[in-house]
Amino acid sequence: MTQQTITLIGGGLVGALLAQLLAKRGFKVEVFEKRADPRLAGFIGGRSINLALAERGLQALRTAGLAGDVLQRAVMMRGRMVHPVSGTSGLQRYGVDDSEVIWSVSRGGLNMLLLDAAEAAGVTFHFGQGLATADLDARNITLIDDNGTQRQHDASVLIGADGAGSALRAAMNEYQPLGQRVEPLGHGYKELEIPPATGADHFAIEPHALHIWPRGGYMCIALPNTEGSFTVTLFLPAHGPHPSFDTLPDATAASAFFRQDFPDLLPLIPDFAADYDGHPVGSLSTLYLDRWHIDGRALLIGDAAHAIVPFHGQGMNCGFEDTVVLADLLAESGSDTADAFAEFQRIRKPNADAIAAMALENYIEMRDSVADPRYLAKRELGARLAERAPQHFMARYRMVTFTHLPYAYAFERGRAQDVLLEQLLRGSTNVEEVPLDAAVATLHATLPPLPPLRHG
Ligand code: FAD
Ligand code: 8RB
Repeated sequence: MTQQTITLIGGGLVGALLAQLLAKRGFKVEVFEKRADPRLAGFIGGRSINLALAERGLQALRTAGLAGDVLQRAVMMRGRMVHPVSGTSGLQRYGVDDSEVIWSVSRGGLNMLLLDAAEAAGVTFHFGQGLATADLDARNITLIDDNGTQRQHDASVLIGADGAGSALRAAMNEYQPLGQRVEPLGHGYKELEIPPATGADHFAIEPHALHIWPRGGYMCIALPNTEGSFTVTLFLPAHGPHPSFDTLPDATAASAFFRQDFPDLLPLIPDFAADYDGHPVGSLSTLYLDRWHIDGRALLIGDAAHAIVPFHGQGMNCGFEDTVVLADLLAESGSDTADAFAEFQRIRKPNADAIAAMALENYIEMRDSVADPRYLAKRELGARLAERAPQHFMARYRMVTFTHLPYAYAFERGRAQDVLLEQLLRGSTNVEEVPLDAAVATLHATLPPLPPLRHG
């Protein structure tokens, strides 16, 4: 039997993990990555950017045998620490106990660990080789390096893990339209940094939380890094009336705004001016495609197939979940990649659509409703129902973050549960007014039990 070769475009988070899984399943894997090898000396340093790793991503890392290594360098986040403009901040736990937490991990560190693991599994990486074009009829690709030098390479089976701006997607779309739609959110983001504190505790604020400064139409968040710093992200409308990135073009305008709206946060960011003026405004969009593959020749995965807005912290988690599904399908399908690709799209597309919608909804929840009494009453009633009838009620956030239930199931079930909560509360913000025994009986009568959970 000849070993089947798979050519992967992109050695980012999803590409590196997929490469390792495929190599372990017996495929010959070649990866072309536009950027230089991040493990080379001289490349390390720069800003620390972190990501929230949740159960779905962790489960994929377990499959790859890497979960322990990753968690060793992660910071546990037990819940949201909400910082109102005035008044005291408080922790809203994400789950029922410390088995339901999310983890802040360094993007660079995670990427390097995944590259090491893929190489150890036999994957060949070609760094500094970006995809320029793909000839799907001739089954070859053209790569371009930093000097502009082009070279050709045979590629009978191509997988694009080259991110939201995927070059393979552009080539596929040219060959056969994929039904692409990009929906800009209209809000942008800017990264700032809280450095480590001096003294006994190396963190300036609570380390074991995802911090949120909700302000209605916009917000700041902060995730901890192992060295004691926090990466802060300001999310704000891109254009329009104050406050927007249009009305806050530089650090002078922005610091006046922060003094007003984020008075407790500003003093924690000593290099505010340099951060604000030095870091670009990032844009946020959702990418929808009707098709993710061209028969058995090319497939998109991760952000290249379904880039989403960041507010559920599930972009990487969803992409990691993708990799396990695809590796299993390809291993089962033998040489019939067309079948595996079609099946991958059939299984994953409804789930990608669901997390895209939930991520958009979570922005509203994070920036507005965390301080809204009606939202808090619903949340509290949900928590009580979940405690009394755990087989029948689970908050949508928990289904998304701490289970492997399909995203599409979590989306639908969440909607049904929400209808029930509204019915039970009838506009009240006082949970004590809801008779709990009767509520549990209504819950049992209205909603079927949840599927059995394979908890982490
Ligand atoms: P990428 O990680 O973007 O990797 C694509 C790779 O392809 C890159 O290495 C790139 O250099 C390479 N490439 C691009 N073009 C070419 C080309 N032409 N040829 C060859 N290679 C190419 N998700 C979460 O789950 N939780 C979070 O908390 C979270 N936080 C985030 C914070 C930030 C600031 C950002 C920007 C995203 C965050 N995400 C988070 C989303 C997450 O980063 C993405 O969903 C995830 O990285 C997708 O992985 P990917 O491999 O598909 O794409
Ligand atoms: N992309 C996250 C959550 C949900 C938190 C909650 C939210 C930054 C860019 Cl905005 C955001 C979450 O509901 O309490 N879990 O994980 C990560 C988030 O933002 C990441 C760090 C981010 N993603 C461009 C910036």
